Amino acid sequence: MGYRVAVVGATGNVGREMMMVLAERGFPCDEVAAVASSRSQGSEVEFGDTGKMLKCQNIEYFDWNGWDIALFAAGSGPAKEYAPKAAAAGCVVIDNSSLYRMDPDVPLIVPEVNPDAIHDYKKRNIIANPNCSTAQLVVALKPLHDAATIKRVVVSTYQSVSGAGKAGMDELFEQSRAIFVGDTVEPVKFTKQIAFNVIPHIDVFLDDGSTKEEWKMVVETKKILDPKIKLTATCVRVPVFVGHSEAVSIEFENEISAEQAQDILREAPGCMLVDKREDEGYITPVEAAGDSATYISRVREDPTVENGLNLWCVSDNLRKGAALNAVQIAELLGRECLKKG
Ligand code: 11C
Repeated sequence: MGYRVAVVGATGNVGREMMMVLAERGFPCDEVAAVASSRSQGSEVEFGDTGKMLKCQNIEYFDWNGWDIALFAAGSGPAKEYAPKAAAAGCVVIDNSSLYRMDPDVPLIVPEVNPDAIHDYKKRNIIANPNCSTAQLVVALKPLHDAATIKRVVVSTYQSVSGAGKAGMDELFEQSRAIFVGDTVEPVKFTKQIAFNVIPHIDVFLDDGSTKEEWKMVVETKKILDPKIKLTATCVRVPVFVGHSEAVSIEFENEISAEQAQDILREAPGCMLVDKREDEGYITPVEAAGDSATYISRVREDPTVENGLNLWCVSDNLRKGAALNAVQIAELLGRECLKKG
C-alpha cells in the first residue's frame, strides 16, 4: 500500500521536477494529483518519463481529505492560503516556499543533515524545504562540522536563472538571442541584463544592505545545522540555466587538513567529491544539472586563518535545492512517521 500524493504548482519548474523525482525514485504512490492555479486547470503534466499524463486540478476546489502528502511548489501566496487547509484535512504539507521556514513550529529539513527534526511535523502538519542555495551548502558543511566544528563560513554564490523560475530561463535565452542579432535588451524578470553579465542582487534588499537571499542562507543554515555557526553570504545571479555554484571559505574550531576533509566528503551522504588538481578535475553546473549529488571540488587549506579550508560546491538547484530534497523529506516522513502497509 502506498501514499496519495498531491503536487501543488505542478506546471512550474520545481513541480515538474517533483513529478520526475517521485517517478524516478519509485516513491510508493497509490495516486498522484497534479494541482495548480485556475490558469493551468485542464492542462496536463507527465508523471516523470512514464508517459502517464495527469490532468491539472484547480487548487481552489481541491479536496484535501484522504491525501497523505502534498508537495507544494507554488510560492508563498498559495502556501499561505492552502497549506493550512491541507494540513487541517490531515495531509502533511512539504512546502518549498520561504513562508514557513523560520516558524518555530515548522521543521526545516535536509535529510542528510537534520533528519531527527522530522518528528516536529506534528505541530502544524507542515514541513519546510530550504532555499536551494542553503540546501547544497549544508550537505557539504555537515560532515565537516561533525569532524572539526565550524566557527564561521564566508560563501559567495553563483546562482542559475532557473532559481527565478521559467521566466528567468526565458529571459536569459531571449536576451542572448537578442544580443547576437543586434536587438535591444530590456530586463524584465531580473533587475539588469543577465545575458553575458552577473547580477549581485537576488531577492529584495534589507535594511542592513544585504539581500533576503543572503539573509536566508544565514538563518536557514543556523536552523538546520547549528545556531552557533556564523555565516556571511554574497548571492549573485549568473547566466547559467540550471545549477547553483558556491565558493565557500570555512573556519574551524579544530585542526582539519584538506586531505582529511576530502576523505570525509568522499564518504558523506549526498556529497560527491570530484577533486583532482588538473584540467577538468572539478565540477561545473553543466555537469551537475539533472543530477542528484552535491558536488565538491577544489578543497584546499586557507593559510590566511587558523584551521581554514576553501572549497567549491555545485548542485542542481531544481533537484537537491528543491524537488529532490522535498521527495527525500517525504521518504523520511514515510519511513519514520507515516508507515504504510
Ligand atoms: C533563487 N534561491 O535562486 C532562489 C530561488 O526561497 O525558495 C528559491 C527561493 C526560495 O532565485
